[in-house]
Amino acid sequence: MKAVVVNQEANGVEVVDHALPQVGEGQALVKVEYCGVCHTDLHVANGDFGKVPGRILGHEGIGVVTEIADDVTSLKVGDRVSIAWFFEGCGYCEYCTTGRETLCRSVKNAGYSVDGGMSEYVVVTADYAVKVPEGLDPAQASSITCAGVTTYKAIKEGGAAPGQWIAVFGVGGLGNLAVQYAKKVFNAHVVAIDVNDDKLELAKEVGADIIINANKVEDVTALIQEKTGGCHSACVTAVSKVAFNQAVDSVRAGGKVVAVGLPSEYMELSIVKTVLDGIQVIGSLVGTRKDLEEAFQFGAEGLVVPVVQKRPVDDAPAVFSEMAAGTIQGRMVLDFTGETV
Ligand code: 8ID
Ligand code: ZN
Repeated sequence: MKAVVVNQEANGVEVVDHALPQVGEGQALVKVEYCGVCHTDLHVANGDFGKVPGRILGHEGIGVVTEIADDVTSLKVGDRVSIAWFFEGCGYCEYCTTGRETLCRSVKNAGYSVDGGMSEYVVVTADYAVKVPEGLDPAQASSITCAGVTTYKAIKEGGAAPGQWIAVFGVGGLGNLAVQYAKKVFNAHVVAIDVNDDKLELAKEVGADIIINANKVEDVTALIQEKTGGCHSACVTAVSKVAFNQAVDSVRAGGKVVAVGLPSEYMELSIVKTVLDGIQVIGSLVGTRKDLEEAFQFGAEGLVVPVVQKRPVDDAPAVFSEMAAGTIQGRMVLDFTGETV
């Protein structure tokens, strides 16, 4: 079967012919339809989290179950399901039993510690694959499987409430959906900040109230403070520490900065400001199975509409280069149905 893997030098990707996976206890075989390309896949391919040569990438996978192990009761053949970064937790630790399963210390992550969704077939742990609701387009669902659920969860972690101001730093694949969840699901006002005008225009089209090009404004945070009175929370998806530092200065007293992007850098944090203004800085990692179910449902209801473009699987190396260059609008989705040529 065709698969997109981390190359042997662990500094890029290649499309290879790979052996079919075998279904084991508790597992299901999924025929993949679509898999989105997330910036995290680029981090994994580049070895930013450690080198994993030969690993099948992908954690925005959507496909249909073609086979289940004898002991599986949670899925049946024909179900459409997700292949997500949160691939499996232990199920019994402190985190798994208190609604924080993505923090499980024995977690398995698709496309990183186990083979992911960028292949024609993938095995999933049946109890951890989330069903895609009726009425949700599978290519759009792929984008919600990571970009959607991650930003939906991050906005929740920021304590969003109707009428509040939310700053979204970085409006690429994740940020475009952050704008939509913030505006359409949480009924907040949104200020979108990026360094690329095209991405900002798209953010405006999907609901941003204010757009700011950080490269064209002298003092980004002063402008945000002036226009909003300080945001109640910020969701930072930009792959740059500059944006994280700006986010801290963009929130009002008592505000929350939710860190989502994964640049391999350190952010600067004024201790005095953090204490005197009661600022909270929180890390947020993807979402639980329940978060994904909710994020999917808002997609199925048409409140959130992922901006996706289908690409043939052989385009994978080109898509990774485009992501590194920052030229992608919305999300590129690899088409494993063979319909996109
Ligand atoms: O669970 C998580 N925390 C999670 C889940 C999924 C992805 C975290 N991530 C991480 C990815 O690994 C990556 O580091 O979130 C980050 C964003 O992923 P993405 O949205 O898939 O990447 P993208 O489509 O390339 O978008 C990045 C955006 O940031 C902007 C770019 O212009 C682009 O629109 N940006 C950059 I780079 N520097 C900026 C800056 N200084 C900036 N925007 C504002 N200010
Ligand atoms: Zn991702």
